[in-house]
Formats: sequence, structure tokens, C-alpha cells
Amino acid sequence: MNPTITAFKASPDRGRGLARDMRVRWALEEVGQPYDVRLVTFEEMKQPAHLALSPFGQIPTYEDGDLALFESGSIVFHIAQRHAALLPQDAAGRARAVTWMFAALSTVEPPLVERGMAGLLERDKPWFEQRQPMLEERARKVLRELSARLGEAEWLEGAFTAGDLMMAGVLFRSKPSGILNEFPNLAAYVARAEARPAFQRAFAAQLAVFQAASAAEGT
Ligand code: GTB
Repeated sequence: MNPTITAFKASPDRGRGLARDMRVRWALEEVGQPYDVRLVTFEEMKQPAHLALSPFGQIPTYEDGDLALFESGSIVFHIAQRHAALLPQDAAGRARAVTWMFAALSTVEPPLVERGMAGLLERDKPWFEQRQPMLEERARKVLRELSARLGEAEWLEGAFTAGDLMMAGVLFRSKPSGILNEFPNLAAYVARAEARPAFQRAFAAQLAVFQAASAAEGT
């Protein structure tokens, strides 16, 4: 039996691969693990059956036999642990790769998401003009620091790891806003990640969901 993940039935990103099922699909593709996808509506995500999998009523989730996981970071880590392709064999190398996964999720992603969400949801609020410079600076600060660390390296720790998958996955979501172009080495890093065949397969699979839904609607 293949593991089953969940993804949006109708992703608000209209097939741009910005939702967090993308990183789970990508990890599964990197390790060559076939998987099934159960598409859920926003309404279904808040029903007891889905809440039993994801207490916060979100995608992605992951089910494999008796094991049910939520949180994209935990799911990618689980996949990486079960297959050799995404984590180095030596303990120190594994620890560094896992450190970059945490850095992506707990240090880099929050300021990027907060900046993006404010731009989407708070433009008409009275506090927007005052708050936005602070959010812009917080986002640029982590990007500046990450850019300085990456330098001209291809990946964060030599060979591509789950740490790069998570970091590039996080940065990818900020690409449409244009902010990555201010850091050419980060833009090139994300482009390298996007060029990986596993990324391409994952992207095509999530895009196919949007295309099928559009075709069914006749849009
Ligand atoms: N910490 C969790 C994880 O990493 O798995 C966060 C999961 C999460 O945020 N899931 C979102 C969700 O289910 C989808 S990815 N939201 C529904 C809800 O909370 O009710 C976030 C997302 C959504 C849409 C876009 N987009 O349209 O561009 C991008 C990212």
C-alpha cells in the first residue's frame, strides 16, 4: 500500500505549487516513494474525519498503515528517515541537515509568511502602513543572513538534503512577491531546486489537480 497524503481539492494558489503539500510531494518524489493523494475541500478539512488526522484542520497529512502524521516538517522528516536519499549517512551530517529543516520552518518561514499574509489581507487596515516596514525588514533580515551563509555554495551542506528541500520549499512560496530577486544567490538556489526532476514531478502532479478541476468546471 502506498502512503496517502492530503492536498487541497481547490488550492487558492491555482496550481502554483505554493501550498504545503508541495514539499511533501517533492520529498516523496526525491526518494522514489509512490503515493496516493486524497483531495479535501475547506469544509472537509474541518470535519471530524480530517480533524482526527490534523488537529488544526489543515493539509498536508500523511497516512501509512497505522501511522498518521500532520505538519509538513514532520512528514518530510519521516520520509527522509526512511530512505537514504535525503539525509547523510553520518550522524553529524544528519544533524546538520535536520538543523536546516528547523531553520527553514521556525526561523525563515514565519517572517516570510507574515509579510506575505499582511500584504494579502491587511492592505485596507489602518495599521498596514505603519506595520509593513517592520515586516519587510524582518523578512529581509533572515534572507540577508541566509544569503550570507549560502554564499556561492550549491546547497547548504554540500550535497542536497532534506534541509535544502525544506529551505527551498519555504523560499519558493515567496518567489511571486519578487523579494528573492534582491538576493541573487537565493534566487539561483531556488532555481536549482526547481530544476530537480523530483521537484518537477511534484509540481506537475499538483498542477494537474488544478487543471482537472478547471476542466471539470469548464473554466
Ligand atoms: N505548520 C503546518 C504545516 O507545515 O504542515 C501548516 C499547514 C498549513 O498551513 N496548511 C494550509 C491549510 O491547510 C495549506 S498550506 N490551510 C487551511 C486552513 O488552515 O484552514 C498554506 C497555503 C495556503 C494557500 C496558499 N496559496 O494559495 O498561495 C499558500 C500556502
